[in-house]
Amino acid sequence: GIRCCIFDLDGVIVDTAKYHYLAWKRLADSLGVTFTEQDNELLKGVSRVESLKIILKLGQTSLDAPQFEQALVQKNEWYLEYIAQLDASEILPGAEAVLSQARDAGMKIALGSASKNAVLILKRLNLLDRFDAIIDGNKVTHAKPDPEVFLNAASAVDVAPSDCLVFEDAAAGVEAALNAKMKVIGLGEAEVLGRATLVLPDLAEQQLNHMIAQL
Ligand code: B16
Ligand code: MG
Repeated sequence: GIRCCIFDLDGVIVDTAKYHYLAWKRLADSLGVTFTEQDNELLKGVSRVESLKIILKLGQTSLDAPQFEQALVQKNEWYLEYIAQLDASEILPGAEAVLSQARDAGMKIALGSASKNAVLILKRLNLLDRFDAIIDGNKVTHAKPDPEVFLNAASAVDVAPSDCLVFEDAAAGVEAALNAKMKVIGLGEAEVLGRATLVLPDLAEQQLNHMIAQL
């Protein structure tokens, strides 16, 4: 049975994608690169470095190594400005209830996110103490779809991968969970997340035991 729930952050617990978009848009503008909200879909679940590479490719442009580093720093400064006011009101519908249901069922709870800002964001949302382990962008070397982030999360709470359930909103994250031999619930559109064990539009009104019964 499922003994551990592993949650992605952006798109599962909180919609930080809109703030990432504002910051990337500002950076793209400064580089003279056209960057739309639709382009931003390509960056979901993708690391900061890979995101900048995608934007430069879209603009058919490049930066030398110091400029690339500076752009990453600048984007993150702007992103941190945009999330300065983030609070618990921005927790996505159903997420907090599912966290509570997992805790009440005696399950381990872990975070598996590409974000280097995960701890800061969980603090702002007042959710940090809900997690037994946090594996984030500061701790992994291989980005999703590599299973590293989820395997590290499972090992941190000492649960076998086959007893873990991942919640993900990005296709690369669904693949990462499958590569880790875990069950995965995709939150979003079936066209994008069709390889997940189960696809739901979001966590609103969902009961953990009902979801697990459908796996
Ligand atoms: P940061 P997740 C991901 O979070 C976001 O979806 C992605 O858009 C972002 O580039 C990445 O975190 C890195 O974030 O710049 O804060 O380190 O979905 O893996 O929780
Ligand atoms: Mg995500």
